[in-house]
Amino acid sequence: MLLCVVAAICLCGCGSVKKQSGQDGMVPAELTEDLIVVGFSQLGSESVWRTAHTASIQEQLTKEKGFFLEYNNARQRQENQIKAIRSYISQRVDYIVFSPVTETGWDTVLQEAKNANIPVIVVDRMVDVKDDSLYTTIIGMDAQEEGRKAGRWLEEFCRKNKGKDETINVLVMEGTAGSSAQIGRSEGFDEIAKTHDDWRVLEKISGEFTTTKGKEVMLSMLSKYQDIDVVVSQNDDMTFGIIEALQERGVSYGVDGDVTIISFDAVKEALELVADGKINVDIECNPLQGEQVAEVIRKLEAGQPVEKRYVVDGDIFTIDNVKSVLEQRKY
Ligand code: GZL
Ligand code: ZN
Repeated sequence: MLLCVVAAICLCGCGSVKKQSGQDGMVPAELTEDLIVVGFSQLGSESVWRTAHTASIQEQLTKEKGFFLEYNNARQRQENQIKAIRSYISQRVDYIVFSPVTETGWDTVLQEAKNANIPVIVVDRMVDVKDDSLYTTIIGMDAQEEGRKAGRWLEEFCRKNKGKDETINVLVMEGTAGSSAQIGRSEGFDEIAKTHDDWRVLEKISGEFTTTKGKEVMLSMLSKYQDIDVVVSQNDDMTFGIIEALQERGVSYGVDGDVTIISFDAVKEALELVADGKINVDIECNPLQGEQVAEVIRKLEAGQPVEKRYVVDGDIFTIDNVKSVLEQRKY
């Protein structure tokens, strides 16, 4: 009897236990044979940028490339991400990849993943956890630096276009409250803005990274403030809504307009507006992170060390340099 029990435990060595079919909803073995099983919890599908980010990971983690990818769209709700991560844990996937909708609230579920020996790869946005051994690596942009880039561009713009004693009124439209993209871009811009007492930040208000909310909020801001000189919009989708609102109210914008527009993401649709002089500057945030994710997983599979942080860099586009990238822009 004892021998049988010992044999059974050996047969279920840690490597093969993940591939067993059947019980508690685990991935059927015949589906995954020797593929690397990855559970991907994506925060939502709120923007053009997000769609490109999802596609980039799905294009890299394919069966042909040795992966079995499970995907869940959390529709901007943290509880949906936690549910998805828990289901990946119970399925004993090999890796969990997730883009956290907000920075906080992940300690418990990431501890559960750690207890199950499942490495967690954070993509795009950051998590704020007490113990950073709860995730293996973070792949994404430096949001603070993106915010500083916007501030530095505005400094240059003011040097060329603003009278010395003129005060500029700045409206900051923020992305999803509590997301590292919103926190970082606001912090970075504020770092520069607070060194200019002739920049008046009228308000920081959330457009939730969507076109609909961006338009709704901009219409109310145009009713509230008579003189908005600059809008800093933390993603292109909100910028599309802002432009609709400005057009509706007959307010000019862009290179020759009354309202200067600073945007983030630099998706193709927005870069076309930069080329037309409708958006003054677009701070790029690169969503094509799939290759980096696949490379990190392969390294982990081979028992090689990986960095704790992979910073994805981006450019800054104005009418002067946008034409060179427009043609081959993938997203
Ligand atoms: C930025 C990313 C943001 C994009 C938005 O890293 O998290 O989320 O700027 C997206 O378009 O919604
Ligand atoms: Zn003014």
